Amino acid sequence: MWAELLPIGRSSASGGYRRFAWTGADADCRAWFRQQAEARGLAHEVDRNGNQWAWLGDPAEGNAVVTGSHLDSVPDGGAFDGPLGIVSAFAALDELRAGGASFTRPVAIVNFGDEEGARFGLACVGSRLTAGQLTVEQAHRLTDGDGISLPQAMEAAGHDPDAIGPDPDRLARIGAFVELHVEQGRALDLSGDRIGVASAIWPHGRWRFDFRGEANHAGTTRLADRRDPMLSYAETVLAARREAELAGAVATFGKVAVEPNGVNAIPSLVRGWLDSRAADQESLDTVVGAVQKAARDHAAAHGVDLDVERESFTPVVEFDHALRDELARILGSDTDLKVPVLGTGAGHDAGILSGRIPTAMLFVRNPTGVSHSPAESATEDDCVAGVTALADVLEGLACT
Ligand code: HGY
Ligand code: MN
Ligand code: MN
Repeated sequence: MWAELLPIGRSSASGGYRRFAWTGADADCRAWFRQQAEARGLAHEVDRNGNQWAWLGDPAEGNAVVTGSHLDSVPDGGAFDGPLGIVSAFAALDELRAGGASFTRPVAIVNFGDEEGARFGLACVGSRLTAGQLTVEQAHRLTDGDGISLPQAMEAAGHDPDAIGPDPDRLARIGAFVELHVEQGRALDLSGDRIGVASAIWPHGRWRFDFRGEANHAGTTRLADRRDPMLSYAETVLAARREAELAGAVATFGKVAVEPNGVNAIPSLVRGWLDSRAADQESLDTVVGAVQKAARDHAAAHGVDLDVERESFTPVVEFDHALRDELARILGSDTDLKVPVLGTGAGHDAGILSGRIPTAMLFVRNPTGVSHSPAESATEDDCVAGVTALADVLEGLACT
């Protein structure tokens, strides 16, 4: 499975992945998923929101056990964030079927569309639409950096954008969703465990800061006459770091757009996106409030106009306790596995769906903790341990 997936959407320059929603690389990932499903005799289905499903058993029976993750990536992402959950799901199902498992509940593997939000700016679009956390109108207003709207991109990829929207009937047929994911930190490496179970996801969001000044000549405009938005932007980036440190949170300006983007022109616009996350809502509010205040103050000092817009927000997620405990119990019965229970600052489709159905997550050790980078890694032994753990979980939940 990896050998077929690895070349898809890989940049030869960086070695990272560029698998953005509704692009050619995304279509190739989707074709791979479909082929994996069909090769196993699983019923393949694309839902109204563009999520892909591979079913064993009849979904209409209800109380299904679903596993899976996503195949899209951030710009120059790693190989494991997302795909590990899907490859492991197919492998775990293969293990169970090869061992003659007898399933008492329908089982599905899912590939959620546009989890990273790399193209249209909003993460988890497929699961948000399904759960009713994103309205059709909001989704139709999303555009990418080239001005292509989400409906246009969907249509170009052969998907009907007018069919999208909440899918409560689908959710009603699911009894549990378990997402396996590479860990995006070093907790398991430090504790010496291969596998962990998720406890909670930090509240997190994305804010767009538009600093508008005045374009002018870089060589002839006196410093005193400038309204340079780059200065207030730079000071805001430093403020974000300071405020995050004070609150024990994280804050990142990882994307910036400059107009007119000329070496010898003072910018007219600097648009930066803040990603901030904290263990609790109060800390997050404190950080984002303080960064906005710093941005306002610095903009005023430089004669620059400022607009801030919250583009997305996901409140704290506490995973279903009963399902989490069930996972820990199933995995604890294997004497080789201890299962630490970990919180995470990363967002996931399992978090989005947690308000509607019982969800849980398994993490696989990442020896460096690096993620959202081509350097993301996991050892083969740990990945195999992940498959074994997921197979045990599926067996415990869905087999006699
Ligand atoms: O950005 C995130 O937390 C996630 O990996 N989508
Ligand atoms: Mn990610
Ligand atoms: Mn992910």
